Amino acid sequence: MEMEGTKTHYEVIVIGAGVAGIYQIKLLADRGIDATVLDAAGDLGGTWYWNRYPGARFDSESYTYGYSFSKELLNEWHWKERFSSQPENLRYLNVVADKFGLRKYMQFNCKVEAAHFDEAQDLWRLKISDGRELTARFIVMAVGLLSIPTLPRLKGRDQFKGLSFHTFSWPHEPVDLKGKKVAVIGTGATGIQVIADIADKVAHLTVFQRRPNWSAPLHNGPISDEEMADIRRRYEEIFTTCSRTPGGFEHEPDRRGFYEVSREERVKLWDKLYDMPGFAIWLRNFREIFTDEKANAEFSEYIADRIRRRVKDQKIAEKLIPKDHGFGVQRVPMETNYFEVYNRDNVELVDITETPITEITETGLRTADRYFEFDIIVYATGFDAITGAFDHIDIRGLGGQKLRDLWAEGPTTFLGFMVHGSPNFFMPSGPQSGSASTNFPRGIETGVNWCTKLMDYMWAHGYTRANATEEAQQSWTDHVKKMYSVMLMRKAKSWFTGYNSNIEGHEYGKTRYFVYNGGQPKFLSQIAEVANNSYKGIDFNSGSLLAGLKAEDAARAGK
Ligand code: NA7
Repeated sequence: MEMEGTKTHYEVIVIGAGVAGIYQIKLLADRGIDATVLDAAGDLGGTWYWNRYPGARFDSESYTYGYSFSKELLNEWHWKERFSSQPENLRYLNVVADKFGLRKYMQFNCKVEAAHFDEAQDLWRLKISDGRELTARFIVMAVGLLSIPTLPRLKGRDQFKGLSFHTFSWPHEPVDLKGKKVAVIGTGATGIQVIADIADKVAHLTVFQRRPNWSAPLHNGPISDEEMADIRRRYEEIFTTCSRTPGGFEHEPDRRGFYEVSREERVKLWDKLYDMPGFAIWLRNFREIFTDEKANAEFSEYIADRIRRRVKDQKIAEKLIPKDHGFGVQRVPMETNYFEVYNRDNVELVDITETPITEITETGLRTADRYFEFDIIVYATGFDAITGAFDHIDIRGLGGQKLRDLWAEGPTTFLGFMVHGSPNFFMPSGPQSGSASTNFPRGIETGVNWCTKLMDYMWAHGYTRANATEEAQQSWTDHVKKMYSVMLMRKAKSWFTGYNSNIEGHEYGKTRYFVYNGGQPKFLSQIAEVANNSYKGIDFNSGSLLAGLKAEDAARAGK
């Protein structure tokens, strides 16, 4: 028997020990497959291991975010808050891993630097940061959709002598905020959470805003024992609803036509949604909000008015109202008393479109017209989203095809799960899959189930190679692109479209077709159709045994 640590070959290597990786290894362990999980982090949890900034929590209802695969787990776990926070979410993932004995399959502090496909043997050769070389028949890329943080390209960024970090890398040890002068740069979903949480804990907070985001109240609250018991009784129904709705939530769009009802009816709905928890305001709205400029503008004005009512200084209120995009075309951050923060004496909003940051210094930062001193600078500046984690690994498929080059202008995939030319390479929550546009764990479970069933199919048939065909990939990518054409979101300066001002080549205007806009039900039916038709669109080989002959040809030849 090989000793732990000296073992070099696995049937499956899962890269990433977050929500997807944990579920993937559970399914492989259940099947008795020789598999391991590798993660660059010091422990499991992915997103919830890293993002430890104050205020980090779900915008998904907790009980729609948790895993659905185990009745026992569903019966045991008590979500304490409607929108659970990072420490509790990390505890949950640890409880899951321990309950199912998954930790023993995981290896930490090992970053995968390269993965090259060995065509002669139909396996992947991986280089790990600790110097090891591992091989695997299959690799599952559970690398996260938002796992590569990006920092602004600012002069002097390394000069700062105080504490500074990206929200993703918020220190594990407590950060003493009391009496501190703090800067937050960025006002996306993360910035909005952290700003609202720390405003009353610091001496002074300066928010550097480039563009405001449309945001609405989260309405978090505790979940009592009785309510949790009721949720437990309804779990099956809850998950069925999630699979039926476009976004994988309990929220279903209002099916009435925007123009079919009166203005009073519309406002009545919006008043109700504004008081409802979570993404209701976005996802229980009229469908035209997503596709029709005029409808979107009317609703955006409604939200603008809500903001004006909550901010005392109307000049500041106007700065907090987006003018360059409508509500919901970018990811809507949910907030708790965010707008009220700007009514505080210790909070200042700096509009850096008017006065850009020119440099970071040893003691603070300079804008075009002022100098600011800080103890702490927090970068809430977003991620190299969706394809970033792939680009950071030197991935080479058939004929040495580099994934990074193939995706230089944007991803192209089959179902978001596979890439032509990279056989046995599975992305359960890949770009252009259903995961990227839904309540992540719902999409992740779908993706992991699908990829695992494909591996089952290959094991059952003795196939050693699965490669999506070029035609299947082209047609999926065209389908994904086509769906963008009706969405207002196609113009968004957001990670949905691959925009990131801090990465060369990701400037505005170079749309990347990252997410599947057809909704969960359509995605589920399309991937089921592929699976039910003997994985139409995928070529299988029994390569290492049959020297590259297609398995069906081999079968026909009676081998
Ligand atoms: P986002 O949504 O990409 O937001 C990043 C924010 O940082 C956004 O306000 C940006 O302004 C701002 N930003 C980025 N670069 C700069 C520079 N160089 N200077 C000033 N401001 C900058 O990331 P989040 O982490 O908030 O959210 C990501 C997802 O995590 C979120 O959707 C959830 O699903 C979880 P911009 O809008 O580009 O002008």
